[in-house]
Amino acid sequence: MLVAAGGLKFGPLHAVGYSRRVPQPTRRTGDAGGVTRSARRWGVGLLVLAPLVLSGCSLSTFGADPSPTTTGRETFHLWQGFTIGAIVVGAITLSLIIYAAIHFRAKRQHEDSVPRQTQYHLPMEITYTVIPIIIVFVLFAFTIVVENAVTALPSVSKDNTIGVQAFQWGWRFTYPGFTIVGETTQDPILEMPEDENVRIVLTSLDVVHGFYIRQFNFSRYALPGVINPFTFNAQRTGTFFGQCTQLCGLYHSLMWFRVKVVTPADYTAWLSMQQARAATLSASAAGQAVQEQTSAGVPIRPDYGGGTN
Ligand SMILES: [Cu+2]
Repeated sequence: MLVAAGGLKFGPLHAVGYSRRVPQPTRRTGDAGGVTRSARRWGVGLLVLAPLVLSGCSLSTFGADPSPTTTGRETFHLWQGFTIGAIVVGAITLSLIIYAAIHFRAKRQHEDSVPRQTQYHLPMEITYTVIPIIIVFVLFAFTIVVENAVTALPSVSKDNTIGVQAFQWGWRFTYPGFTIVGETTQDPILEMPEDENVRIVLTSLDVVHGFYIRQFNFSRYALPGVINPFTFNAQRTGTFFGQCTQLCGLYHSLMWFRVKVVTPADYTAWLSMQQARAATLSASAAGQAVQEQTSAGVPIRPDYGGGTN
């Protein structure tokens, strides 16, 4: 076998593998028939299984969330496509491994013989180089399209622009005219209208935090000194869970928040109510403090006794 591999040395690549083979006409004929029959069996098996697998997959979320937001849904479909692609590639690869392991296993009557050695099979090498490259390019192209959609910044109204500031250990949501602050004793609520573009302008007031909403299939760093803007367009009302995903200190695990998607009418009413309330409270410094502490309808911040990390 090593002698055959010694073709490394130099002859025409495609000829080497065959040049050292001992002619075995009878056996080869038998093998060729076996290959054809087996290949046909595998082919039929794959053809039968593929539609079943694919139809099953098209219904599956593969553990991701279909997402209420338009971009989250695109990410979700990307995830589905990638997973189905991985299953198909995995199934083909596994089938070939199993086929080779069974069909070319050592047979008792030829225990000492070396199987036919095939090397430098140029067409095959080109095939298994080109196919993965095509796969990578296809995945890359779909990823670029979805990423562009996720990072797009369409124009939004002033009322739909919300500042989000992460800090140790909570979230501050800044709306036109008022602010909502939540900390570790409660989950602040990020309210937004349904079926409208909403701009989130994300940053951090201290260390690196992570702004993550699982059901939106969305995550972004909240970085001190950096502003990360992005857009959501939620297609249904509801309340969704969010949390910090960067270990940012002692109470990182309590940095939760909620996203509440309401109808545009409800959002406008809520916004007006909060703005009126803020205007009243901001008449005094004490009122400002009360506003910040209670605007999320939650208890006042406990004293953690200092410490920054
Ligand atoms: Cu954090």
